[in-house]
Amino acid sequence: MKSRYYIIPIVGALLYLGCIYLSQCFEKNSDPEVREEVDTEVYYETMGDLRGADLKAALHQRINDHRVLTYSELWAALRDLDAGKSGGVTLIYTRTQRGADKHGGKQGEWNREHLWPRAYGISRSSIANTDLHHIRSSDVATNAKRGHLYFDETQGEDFDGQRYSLDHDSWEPPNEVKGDIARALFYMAVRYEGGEASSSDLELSEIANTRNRQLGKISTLLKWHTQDPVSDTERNRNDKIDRNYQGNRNPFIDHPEYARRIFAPQ
Ligand SMILES: [Ca+2]
Ligand SMILES: [Ca+2]
Repeated sequence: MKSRYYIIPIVGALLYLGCIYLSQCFEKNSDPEVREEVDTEVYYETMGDLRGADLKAALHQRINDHRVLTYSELWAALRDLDAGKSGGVTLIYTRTQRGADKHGGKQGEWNREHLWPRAYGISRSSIANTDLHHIRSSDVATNAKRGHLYFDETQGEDFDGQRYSLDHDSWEPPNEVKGDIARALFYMAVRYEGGEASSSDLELSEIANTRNRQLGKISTLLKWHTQDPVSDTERNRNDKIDRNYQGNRNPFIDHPEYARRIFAPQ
């Protein structure tokens, strides 16, 4: 009977040591951190009531100079950021799941979609070419179908059983990601102002124009931004990009009100 009194503290001590060991294992397995979690109040405190070009310039200063990934690093990052159910990734336009290992360039695989198409001012050596804020996992065939169509409402109401639709010059994504896409493009227009060696100035416009690096359509994107407000999934993705990969944030996810202050007619 007496020996039990000795056993209890010994078992307790072993359990305690076991917990410490396990917590260290989990820590080792988690994503490497680029930086600590930021206090977003501090991150945006200099913005105050700024509007228009002043707000755009202040935000640019805040979000530029991010850690740039290599093109091949995107695969692992997307597996993490776009992780779906049972080990797959969620594809941006079809909203279906695909096995995380099935990435590549063949039919039935998934690849890296540039929401801001390369044709609108992003060369392969540009730092915008690997910016995770606008790179999404996509079905290979659907990515090719989108090509570099700009974003707008298409002529038909009926998506013909698909989650997206297109017409001769534009592409309409599924309702649940319309806002996500708008906010990614707002970020791109502010992040890239042409002042760095490896990037061009990217802008949004009512009339899309590849030569001027102006993607559209701004009034539709503002409408989608309101129709499909920021979700927790989007907030988590933004936090992860900031903390684990790039060390910069999409301000339009943290402060949706900035979009109209910059992009709506003043
Ligand atoms: Ca959404
Ligand atoms: Ca710009």
